[in-house]
Amino acid sequence: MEKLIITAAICGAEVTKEQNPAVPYTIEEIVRETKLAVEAGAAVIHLHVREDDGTPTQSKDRYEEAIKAIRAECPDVIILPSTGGATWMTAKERLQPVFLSPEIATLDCGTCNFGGDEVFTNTVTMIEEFSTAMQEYGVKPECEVFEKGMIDTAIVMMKKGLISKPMHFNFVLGVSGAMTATARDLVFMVGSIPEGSTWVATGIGRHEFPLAQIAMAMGGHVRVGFEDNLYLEKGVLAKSNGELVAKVVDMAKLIGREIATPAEAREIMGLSQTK
Ligand code: KMH
Ligand code: ZN
Repeated sequence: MEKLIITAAICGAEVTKEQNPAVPYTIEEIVRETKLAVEAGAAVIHLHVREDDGTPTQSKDRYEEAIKAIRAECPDVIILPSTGGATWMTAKERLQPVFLSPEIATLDCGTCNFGGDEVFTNTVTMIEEFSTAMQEYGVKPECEVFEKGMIDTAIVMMKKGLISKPMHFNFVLGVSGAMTATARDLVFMVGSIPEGSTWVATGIGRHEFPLAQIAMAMGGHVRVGFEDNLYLEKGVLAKSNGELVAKVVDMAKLIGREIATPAEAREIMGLSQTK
C-alpha cells in the first residue's frame, strides 16, 4: 500500500486552552506543536493562526510570521493554511493566506451547519472566487468536504477549469450538524471522487481514531490534531499534537503501512515544488 500521509491540524479556530492547555496560540507555541507533530511523523501541518490571546485571525502578516518561524525549525514540512478561518469571518478575510502562495491550502466546497446554530458559509460564488485566486497564486486546493454534495461542487469547479487534476479531498466527518463519521459514509465519499484523486479522512471528536483506522486500511491518508480532537483516549487529554500523531503511527505499524516523509507526500499529492 502507498505510504501514509499524516496531517496534523495543530490549532484550528475554535478550540481553547481552557479545553486543553496545550492548544497553541502564540507563534512560539505554534512552532512547538509543529515540531512535536513533525518529529512524531506528520508530513503536513494544517495551519490556522491566532492572536496571542487566542483570537482566531486570517491575517496575511500573522500567517507569514508563523510560516517563517515554522520553516526555520521544520524546513521540509508541507504547510497547508486554512481559507476556512472561523464561521463568522468574511470571504475577503479568509482568503488572505492564499496571497502568500503556499503549495497547498484548504478550499471549503459548500455550506453546512457547524455545531449548534453556527453556519459555515461557502457559497458557489465564494468557491469560484477562492479557486480562481488559488489557481492564480499556484496553490493546490485541498477540497474540504463535510457533506457529499460538496464533492459534486468541487467536480463542477474542476470541469470549469478552476481546479486541476489530480484533485485532492479531505473528508471531514462527524461535525455536529453535518455528515456522520461512519465506515459507510467514508466508503460512499471515496467512491464519489474522480479516479486518480488523493484523499485524507478527518474524524471529529471521538471519531478521530476510529475513522483514521478505517481510512488507513482503505489506503487513504489521515488527519489528526487539536483542531479536531483534544483527547488521546476517553477522559485523557493529549499533551501535544505529537501524541495524537504518534498514536496514528502506532496504528499504521499494526497494518504494515509505512509513514510518508514530506518529500514522499509531495510526490503522492502531486505538489510540484517546495515553497
Ligand atoms: N474553522 C472552520 C469553520 C478549513 O480550515 O478550511 C473551518 C475550517 C475549515 O477549519
Ligand atoms: Zn481548519
